[in-house]
Amino acid sequence: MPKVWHGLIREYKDFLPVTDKTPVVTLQEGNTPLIPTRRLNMAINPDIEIYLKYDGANPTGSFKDRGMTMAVSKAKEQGAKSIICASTGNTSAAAAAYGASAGMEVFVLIPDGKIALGKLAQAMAYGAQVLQIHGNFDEALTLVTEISAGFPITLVNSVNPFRIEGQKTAAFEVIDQLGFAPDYHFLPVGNAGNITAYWKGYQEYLAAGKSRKTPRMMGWQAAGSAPIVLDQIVENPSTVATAIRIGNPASWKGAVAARDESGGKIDSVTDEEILAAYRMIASLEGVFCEPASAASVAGLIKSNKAGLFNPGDKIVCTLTGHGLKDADVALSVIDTPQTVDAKLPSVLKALGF
Ligand code: AN7
Repeated sequence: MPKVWHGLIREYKDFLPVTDKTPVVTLQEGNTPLIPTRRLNMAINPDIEIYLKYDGANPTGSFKDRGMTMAVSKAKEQGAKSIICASTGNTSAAAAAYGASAGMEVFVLIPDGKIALGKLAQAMAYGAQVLQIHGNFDEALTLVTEISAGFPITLVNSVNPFRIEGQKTAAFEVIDQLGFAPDYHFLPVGNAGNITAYWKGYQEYLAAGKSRKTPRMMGWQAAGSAPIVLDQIVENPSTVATAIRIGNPASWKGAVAARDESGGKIDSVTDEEILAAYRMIASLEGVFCEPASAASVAGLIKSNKAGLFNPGDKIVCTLTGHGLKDADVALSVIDTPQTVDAKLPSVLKALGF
C-alpha cells in the first residue's frame, strides 16, 4: 500500500474510465479500514473469520463517496455546471460535498421526513438546494430522471454508470487489504448499485490476475422493503433502516446477475434483526455504523444460524455508512442516559459503586 493515499481515482486509474486529462474531483476517499473482528466473531461463530469493510470512514461518512468522486469528475470533464439526484440521504450528502468541491450547483430531492437528520444536515451545510417531496425515494428518482432529461443537469444517481465504476474499487481494496478474495461478501441492498459494483470489481480483479476467485455475493434487504426477494415492486416500502427504504431498485438486474453469477443469495432481514446486529457491531467491536449497514451483519447472523458456513470461511461484511448519520435511531432504540445531581454521592450511586 502507498504511504500517502491520493483518492481512489488516482490509485485505481488503470481500472477506471479516466485519462490524464480527467479533472479529478476528490476528497481523498477510499482506503477505508478492513477490520478483523474478535468479540463479534466469537459471538457469532469462532470457526469462521469475519471482517468489516468500514466504508463509513469515507469523507462524507458513506460508501457513496466512491461513486461520487467518479460521477462528478466525469461530469466536470464533460463540462457540466450542475448535478441532480434523488436520495435516501447518503447520495445527497456525497453529491452535495463533491459538487461543492467542484464548484457546481447541486439539486437534491429527498422523501419528506424519511431521511436521517445527519444526512440532511450535511446536504444543507455543503450548500445543496434540497427539496423534500411528499413521496418516497422511488418517486423522487422518477422526477430527477425526467428533470435531467429536460434540462442540462447531470444525473448522479447510480443509473449513472460512472457511479458503479467508482464503487467497484471497494472490492479492489478488500482484495488488496486481505491479500485474497473472501469466500462470502455480505452487504445491504437498497437501490442495488453497490452489490452490482462489488461484483464488477471482484470480476475485474480476477481477470487482472489479482485474485484467484470471486466471493459469493450475499445481499440483504429490509423485510419491509424487499422487492428483489419478493420479485415484485414494493409500493410502500417501510423500515427503520431509511437508507434502504426503496421499493423499485434502479440496479435490480445488476443485483440479480451478481447473485446468480456468484452463486450467492439476496434475502431479507427484519428490522429487529437489523437493530440487534447494529447494537452488537458497536458494543462488541467499537464500530458504529448506521442501521442500514447492519443489514449485512444481520444477514451473516441469519446465514450462520442456517448452517451455511464451513470452518475457516473468510467473510467480509460492508458497513456502508457511519452511525453518526442517524443518531436519532441510536438514542431511540438503545437508550438515553440517566441525569443526576453534580454531586459525588449521586454520581457514585448512579454508577453502582
Ligand atoms: C448506508 O443515498 O440509495 O444498494 O439515495 O445509504 O447501492 O442502493 C443509499 C443506499 C446501503 C444501499 N447502505 O446501497 C441513497 C441510497 C447505506 C445506504 C445502501 C444505501 P445500494
